[in-house]
Amino acid sequence: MRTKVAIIGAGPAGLLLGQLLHTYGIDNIILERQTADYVLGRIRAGVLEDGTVSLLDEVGAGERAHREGLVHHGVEIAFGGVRHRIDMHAATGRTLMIYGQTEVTRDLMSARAAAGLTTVYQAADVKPHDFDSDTPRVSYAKDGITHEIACDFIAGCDGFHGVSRASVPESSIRTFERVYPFGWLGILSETPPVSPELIYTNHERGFSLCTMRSTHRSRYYLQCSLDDDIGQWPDDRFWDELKRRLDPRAVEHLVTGPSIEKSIAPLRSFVAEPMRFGRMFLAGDAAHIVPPTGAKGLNLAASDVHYLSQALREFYAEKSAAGIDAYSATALARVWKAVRFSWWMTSMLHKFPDTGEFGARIQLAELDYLVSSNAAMTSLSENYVGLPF
Ligand code: RFL
Ligand code: PHB
Repeated sequence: MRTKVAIIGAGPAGLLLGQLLHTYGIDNIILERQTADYVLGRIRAGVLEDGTVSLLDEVGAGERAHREGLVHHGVEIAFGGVRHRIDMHAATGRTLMIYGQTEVTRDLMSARAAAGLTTVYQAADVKPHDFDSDTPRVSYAKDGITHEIACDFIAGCDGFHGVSRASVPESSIRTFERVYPFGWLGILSETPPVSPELIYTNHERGFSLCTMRSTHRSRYYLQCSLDDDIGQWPDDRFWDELKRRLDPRAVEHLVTGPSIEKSIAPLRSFVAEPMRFGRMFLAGDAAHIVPPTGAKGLNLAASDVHYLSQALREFYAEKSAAGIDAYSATALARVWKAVRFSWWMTSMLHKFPDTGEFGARIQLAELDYLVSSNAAMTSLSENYVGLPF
């Protein structure tokens, strides 16, 4: 088999890259370790920047997002039992869209199927080879038979635990990491959201977030211990703890119900540099991880593949390597700003076991400053709606 770009991973990064390349007439094959249903079963991101929505539009996969997605103009930050609204639209002229990662993935999978592009699901033992030469290859096994794809380029879109980054010799890569001493326990429930906009709460018992997937489906998160497991969190305990962390008006409006999904995610900041190794590129979570507090992970995957698809378009259409040579530096400049923003939001909103009362007072001072300064609210808004790309 031969293709121009072999893409490893059918998450949002790989699927969106595949469609962008297809739009530019660049053929590609995706190799995915899991089944399509497994990929769709992962409940993750919920907030799309308008730049991400524009990319979905560009590949003809944005129609349902515009129909079913919820447009948000602001966000609420609560501390000391009081909620404060930040009007991001007033600050930036831009909005955000609530539309789940599952739905984004489903729409991209449908677009890919409609375009007749090849995706190999349940591809085992995927390995990139010879990406330091002009003739890279990717091998994989399917139903016990080994196959090989010859290609011009490899795109490693295989997430944090993927094989692409792991295939790079240690001496060629530098990594930067912060692991946070807590996790997020999330539940999804078929209940109306407690409030029309997201509520991020700093509380002495720990952070909480009220978010949603639609007008009848809610998503709630609680900061939890890394030692916690799902079994310790029956629904009643979750709702009780959430109520303890919310402001009184939110408690009054909270509608509880059985959870339809429950999971714990650890929080981490991670960046690998560079994002290009000869003819292999990394994009999305394969290259970087942010804690979910800034809602940036999926949106960064989208901006990475935007830069990468433009670079590859230039390579094929204009016979210029300038774009691929600049890819890593261009993508990383935006990545680090989102890493900084996500770290800042995480630092300001969570209870840190090791910073004591001093740390807690500093957080409250920062939050108080944030909601009383137009400059500070504008800065948060600019980052939250997404820096330009
Ligand atoms: P993914 O989604 O992990 O997809 C990678 C794909 O590669 C496959 N794969 C392999 N395939 C072949 N061979 C191998 N050896 C392979 N190894 C792995 C995997 O099966 C998978 O299908 O990475 P991608 O595409 O880069 O997308 C990144 C996003 O998924 C991620 O950044 C976001 O979900 C992060 N995130 C959020 N991002 C936002 O922008 N807004 C949010 O509101 C938001 N909330 C969140 C989040 C992530 C969370 N968790 C659980 C980590 C909330 C949570 C709780
Ligand atoms: C979500 O809707 O799952 C979500 C929203 C905002 C975040 C993280 C997750 O910061």
